[in-house]
Amino acid sequence: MCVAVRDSCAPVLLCRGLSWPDSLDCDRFPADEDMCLASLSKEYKHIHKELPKPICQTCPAVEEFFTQKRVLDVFCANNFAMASGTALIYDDEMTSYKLLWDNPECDIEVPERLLSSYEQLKHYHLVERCVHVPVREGTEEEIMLVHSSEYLEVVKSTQTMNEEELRRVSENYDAVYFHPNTYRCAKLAVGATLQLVDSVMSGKVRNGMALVRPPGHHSQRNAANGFCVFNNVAIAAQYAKRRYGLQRILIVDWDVHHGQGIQYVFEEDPSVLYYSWHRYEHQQFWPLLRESDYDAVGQGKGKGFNLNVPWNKVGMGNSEYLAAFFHVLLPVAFEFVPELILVSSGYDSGIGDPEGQMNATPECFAHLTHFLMQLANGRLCAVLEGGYHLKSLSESVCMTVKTLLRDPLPQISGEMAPCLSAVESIQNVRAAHKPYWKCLMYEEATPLHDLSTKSQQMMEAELIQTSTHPTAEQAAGTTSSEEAIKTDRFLESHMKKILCPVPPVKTAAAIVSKAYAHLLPISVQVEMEMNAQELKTLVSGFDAELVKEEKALLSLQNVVAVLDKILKKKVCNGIAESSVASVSTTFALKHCFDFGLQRVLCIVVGDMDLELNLDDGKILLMNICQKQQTEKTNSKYHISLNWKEDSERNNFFCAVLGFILPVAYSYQPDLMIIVIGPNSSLGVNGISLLTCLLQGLATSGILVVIQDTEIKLVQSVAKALSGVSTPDFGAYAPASQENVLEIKRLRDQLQQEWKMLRCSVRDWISGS
Ligand code: Q6P
Ligand code: ZN
Repeated sequence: MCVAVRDSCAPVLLCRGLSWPDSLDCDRFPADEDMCLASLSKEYKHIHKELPKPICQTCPAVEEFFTQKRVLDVFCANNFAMASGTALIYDDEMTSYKLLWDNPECDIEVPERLLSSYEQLKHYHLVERCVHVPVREGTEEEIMLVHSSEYLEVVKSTQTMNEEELRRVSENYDAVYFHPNTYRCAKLAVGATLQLVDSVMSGKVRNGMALVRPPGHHSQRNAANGFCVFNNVAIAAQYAKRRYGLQRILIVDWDVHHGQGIQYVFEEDPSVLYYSWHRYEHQQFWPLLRESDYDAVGQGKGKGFNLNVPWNKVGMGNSEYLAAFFHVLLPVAFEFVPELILVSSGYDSGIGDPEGQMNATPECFAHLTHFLMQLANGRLCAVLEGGYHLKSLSESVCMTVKTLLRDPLPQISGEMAPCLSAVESIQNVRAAHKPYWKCLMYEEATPLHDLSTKSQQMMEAELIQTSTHPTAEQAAGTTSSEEAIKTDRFLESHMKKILCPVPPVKTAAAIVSKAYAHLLPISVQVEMEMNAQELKTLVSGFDAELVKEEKALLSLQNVVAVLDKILKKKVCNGIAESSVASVSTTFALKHCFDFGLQRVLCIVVGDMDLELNLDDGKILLMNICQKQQTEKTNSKYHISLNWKEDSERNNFFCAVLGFILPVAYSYQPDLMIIVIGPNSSLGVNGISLLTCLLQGLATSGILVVIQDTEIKLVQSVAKALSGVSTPDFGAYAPASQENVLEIKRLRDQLQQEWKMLRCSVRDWISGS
């Protein structure tokens, strides 16, 4: 098969001006091997997640050259012709309906939500960087993938109603208003969402966002609910299953309300994994449902495929949202292996929102988006749901789109320490889902019934019912419009602080064997020799002895050339090959501090001794190695993680998500250096995973130093850094008990210092 594929694909590639990458050569199967992907054994089944419509599909050469088009599709998407680009779908016709009467429950859902988001996208010049995709109406058949025909008729009938009649229909539902244009806009919202799905699934773009009104996640088979008329995202998931034969779709609902409508549609469906976090407050918050709690895990065959993270307090923010991603959503999602991600992208979970009362700042959504982009081969469709503070909403929309376009992420602000109530919720979801997911298999914690927020919550609820208890904002002496203005002002200066210029080049590479240069992604800038005198001057300040050694000097040259470009923001990140990685790394670190950096995260994979001063916290050194060290010397800034790799699959997910990322986010480095030394305990898959997931930090500033040239590794790291395609992380493997125990041990030792590690109340209490 391999040879057949090459023979068929190479001409197609050639007609696109690309040569067949030698790295893909493999002669395990001769040309006449009659084997198709459908018959592959289970461990190769993950390849099926890549069922794309690559660009080469539109190439006329395909039909002539090729019989196994399906195989070509898979190879194209995985290896060389990955879709690029970001779709943006918006039409101002969706601003053509509004609330016509007085109703304080609904008056926050205004047309300006779309207008101001789109204006802000224009302001940041993001609109012109996206692929514009037109909207269309969803058809009745499409709407009926989720809704009943009776309900469809009701909505249709509102087109010709007068205000009095509209009011009356609206009253049949909870928190809903109709306008004569509602039906038309609701059909456009469905159609816009499906246009986005088609653009992504056909390979026209890699990802995208649809700005729509009305939103969808509360609406149900027979009912409008919470400003929602048709369930855009649920319809999109059903549509993608039918039209593209998808078997696993992940829906991430980061709106602050529970999308109970989506939960109901997929409750018994194991092919759609629904994740929602929401303001819950022990069922005191709208929509006031028992089934929004963490123990609603799905039903029948769908058990384990519904993940609810209920927030029992307001004020959750960046660190709580990240903790929920690290300890709940991401481990499960990587195990699930989705083929497509739909985001119910509500921004009422952001700072300043009058409904949510949460604290997440706009860049938090960049980080959430970035993590999701590492799944499903990057196929992500974000669809607007809620968001009622116009400035917070529009800045957050912009951060999402900017991240989809693969700009470097701003550093995330705030202290990285999830609050007790959030950790309780996280512990509870993990415990509830332990039976269904291997990644939670060794979880010891059980659900907590005595939650820290409960008694206080109940008292408050009683007070509100029985008296004229002042609301929080009245008590604080501010009105909601004053609050909103405060957030406006905060965001005005906050965005100026966090937005940084984008370097003109994403990735630089300095490699020993220049012959390999053509095997790297085209966009990677290959560094040639640095001026010898310049280099000598740089190096002599470090160690005069070194300058005399030709080999060391050459090796340093690669590292310095790339590092210097990163520090001067000429490139985001880079790779350097170095035959003396430990000397180079020590030198690189010194160069960083001379340059004025405060914190450098240095991850050493393999055996390597670095002589560093680790007392002042300017370096956090993490060593991932195979050898069992007899005496462990873990301290805040010097951590060693013993890791045994699974020989065939990738078992590193749990270490990256459960340990490395939480520590790295707690530390908040200005730069990261990943050193791949001898006896690397990780294979290409593990290293790619690490490189991809860490890119949210240090505004993507990563230097990867590789000691032993292995072209596959260099290529894979180059892919990961440049983002030209999502590297394959290999098939998911759960970590062994031994590995899990290692992580537990480290977590116990370090969660006092690195608070993002906390995922159970026992951690929280022992660490506080
Ligand atoms: C919130 C209704 C009722 C209480 C008002 C994407 C949008 C949404 C809708 C929230 C409806 N509030 N004091 O749907 O989830 O944001
Ligand atoms: Zn909402």
